[in-house]
Amino acid sequence: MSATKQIRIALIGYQFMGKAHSNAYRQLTKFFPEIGIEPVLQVLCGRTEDKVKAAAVKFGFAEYETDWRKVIARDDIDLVDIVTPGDSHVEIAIEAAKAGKMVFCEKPLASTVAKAGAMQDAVAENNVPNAVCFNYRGVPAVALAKKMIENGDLGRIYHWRSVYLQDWIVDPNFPIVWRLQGDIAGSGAHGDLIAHSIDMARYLMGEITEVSGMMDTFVKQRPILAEIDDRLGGKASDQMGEVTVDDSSIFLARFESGAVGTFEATRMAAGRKNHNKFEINGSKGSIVFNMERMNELEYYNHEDPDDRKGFRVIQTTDGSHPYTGNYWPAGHIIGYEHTFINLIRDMLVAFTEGKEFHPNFADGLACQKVLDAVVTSSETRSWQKI
Ligand code: SOE
Repeated sequence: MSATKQIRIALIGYQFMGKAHSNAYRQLTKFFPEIGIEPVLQVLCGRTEDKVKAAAVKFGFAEYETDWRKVIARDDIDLVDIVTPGDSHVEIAIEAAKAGKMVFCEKPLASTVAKAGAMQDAVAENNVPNAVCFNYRGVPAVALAKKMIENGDLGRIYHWRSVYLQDWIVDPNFPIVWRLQGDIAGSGAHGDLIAHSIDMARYLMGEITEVSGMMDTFVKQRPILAEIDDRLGGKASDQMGEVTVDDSSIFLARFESGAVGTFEATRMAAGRKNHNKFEINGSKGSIVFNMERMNELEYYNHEDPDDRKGFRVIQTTDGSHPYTGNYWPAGHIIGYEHTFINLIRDMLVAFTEGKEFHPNFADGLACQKVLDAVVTSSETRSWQKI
């Protein structure tokens, strides 16, 4: 057996995604020992010293730091993982690429095509391995969907239909956390949620060529945030401020393949928690995935005998499905955190073998082109080509 390869991680940011990524690094060797890769939690970085110090202990990092530039300058760091709010991705990623580090960045890659393009140029010019955390590619049912489409099981594909619905800001008194600030997040449900659906659609259906969109903000003023927590929310202050992002984003799309699609995202759909759902219809059948039931893939085979036709529910847990053999016996389901472990597994294997990984910064840029086109379309009430 070959020796274990250590990859020394610097994680920049320690809120919700910091928790998800550091957990994935810690679990990787336990569930995927055969890949021979051990992520080493070297340094956790954040601006507020007492908080980053406490998070470093909680997440299992050897050290903490408050200045990301010092982290990037270190020789004992192989991979820089960026889980900060969106506005800082561009600067940190470009500097990390210039320093020759592997770069892993949360989605959306940036807030504009220009910034995402600069990030893609930096990783290309410096020839560094790079990836974007579209974690839902790490769901076994999604990997099965990909396999079935490539196998021709759905035949010619006609339709993509996705909704990504949450309800965590439906209360008008929910405070203005950074995900509701345009200058930091870039956009609202648009970049936060529909970006995932765009990546999923590109992964499963191919490129989008044209869009027509509609974006709206229903609650224009909310309380200013007093203190953030690591579960998307925080305490509200008694002062009000402007919401500068969309609450709802909807668009129609044409794909290069000739298929058509609809996309819808909101964080104001009461009762929907993480309802990241898509349906694909082809000449030979359909598939349906919903993250709220992530261990299942619904499949309708149009070629079944007439008296047996109907959607079947495939439990993607029996060990023959991607990733699942490394977890539990059939039916002993996995969850949200495993999507990060699986994606990071694939990423580190590709990086170590010197192979191109997807989703990478080029995928993040392609997603951003669709996001920006939908914004322009919504503002100008016109179809936009990508
Ligand atoms: C909040 O809407 C959020 O945590 C997103 O930021 C993530 O990208 C998504 O995967 C789950 O919901």
